[in-house]
Amino acid sequence: MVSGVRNRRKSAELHQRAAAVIPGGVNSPVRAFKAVGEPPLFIRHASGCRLWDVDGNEFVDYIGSWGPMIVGHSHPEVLLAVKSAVDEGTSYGISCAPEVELAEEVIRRIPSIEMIRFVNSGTEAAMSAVRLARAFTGRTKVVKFAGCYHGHADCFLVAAGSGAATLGEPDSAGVTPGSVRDTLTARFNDLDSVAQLFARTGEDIAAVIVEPVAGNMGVIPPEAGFLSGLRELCSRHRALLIFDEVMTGFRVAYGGAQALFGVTPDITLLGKIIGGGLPVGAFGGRSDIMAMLTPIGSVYQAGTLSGNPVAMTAGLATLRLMTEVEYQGLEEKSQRLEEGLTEAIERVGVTARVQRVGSMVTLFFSRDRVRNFDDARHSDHGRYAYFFRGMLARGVLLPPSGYEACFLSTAHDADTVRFTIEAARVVLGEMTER
Ligand code: KE4
Repeated sequence: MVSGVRNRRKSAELHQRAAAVIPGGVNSPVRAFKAVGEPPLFIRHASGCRLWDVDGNEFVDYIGSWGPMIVGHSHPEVLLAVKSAVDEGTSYGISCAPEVELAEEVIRRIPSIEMIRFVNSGTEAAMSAVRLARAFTGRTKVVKFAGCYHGHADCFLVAAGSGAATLGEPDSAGVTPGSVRDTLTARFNDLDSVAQLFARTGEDIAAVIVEPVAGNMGVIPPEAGFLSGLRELCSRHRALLIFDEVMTGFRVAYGGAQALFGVTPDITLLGKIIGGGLPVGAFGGRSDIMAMLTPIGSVYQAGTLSGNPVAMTAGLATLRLMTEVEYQGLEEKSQRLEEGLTEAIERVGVTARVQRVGSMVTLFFSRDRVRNFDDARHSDHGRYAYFFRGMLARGVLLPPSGYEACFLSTAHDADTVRFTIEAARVVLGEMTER
């Protein structure tokens, strides 16, 4: 059964070795656990909704590899598909059937995507989509939202969320003024901040890029009219609307956030779930836009491992498991978790709130609703760190940052949700005395 943290000697030894050869000992900053004051974990095994670290500690996992593991870790049907794909070789550098099959499956589920191009990360998808939007419109400016994260391409590291916010350095060293000169920043859930940018530079705005549900400043739902208002502004000014669904795609609904909220973007970014845990990203949209990509168009974009047969197979196996019935079950379990955490907060009287869309959940230590990046930054991240440590000690692994989302999977059963709520009740109860 879930043990919590007994000892961490082997993780400590591995981190010491890692720090000698990898900057910070990690290949992605948030894994350093800096924001929560804990030494990082090194995982040995994952199955279902659980992780085991190299010291044998077992955890209920709410990181889910930051979103991809919607059917849980080591799902037998995904592993079987991947193993049979590996038997055919791991990469050809020449086209293969799995990339066509995954493209057809994605297009079947998301009607706004008429054509799609696979890449190897969400970052690649975002940078490629912006290049495409600039070529299609002949314009240069791109509007993003403070706290939204679209990967680490230079032009996006302006008031970025996720790890950039976690490290308290929303902008990054090495990003030149020139590379962000064409990036305009608006406020999430504030249509007027976007309208003002259009009023000032409308005829030079190529695209507005947005996470339709913010997941990189904690989970912040779009308020009524926000997404449809962006759609209307972009259409009126002939700019493209890019939905970054790297996280929300096939996460918050069978057809992603655009299906859930009924707003159609011109370009959609995908990643995470469509790779089933292997490196994948994608961007897709209207055929007239996508046709500008080489080799048929003039917008260059390429990738050695793009459309990799094993990654495509993992993504296809994952999507095929996510039926409407599965999404309904995930919604019910996620709602139960939200209700249980909210009831625990109210019972112990701690200042906190839960925000959720589908199976993306964040517990903010904030009295008021968190509507944008400013609100997220004013949430008490010190108390989040305490909560993280308390839950970890009780065998529940949350994202090591208050700017991230917890992810449930189809492998999180009712007992696991109950166990999580019970642990939270104890930890929150300790916090009222602090
Ligand atoms: P990658 O380049 O990390 O595959 O994707 C970048 C990206 C783009 N768009 C959205 C909405 C994203 O959430 C991400 C990446 N998400 C973070 C977690 N919040 C990845 C975790 C990490 O950086 O280690």
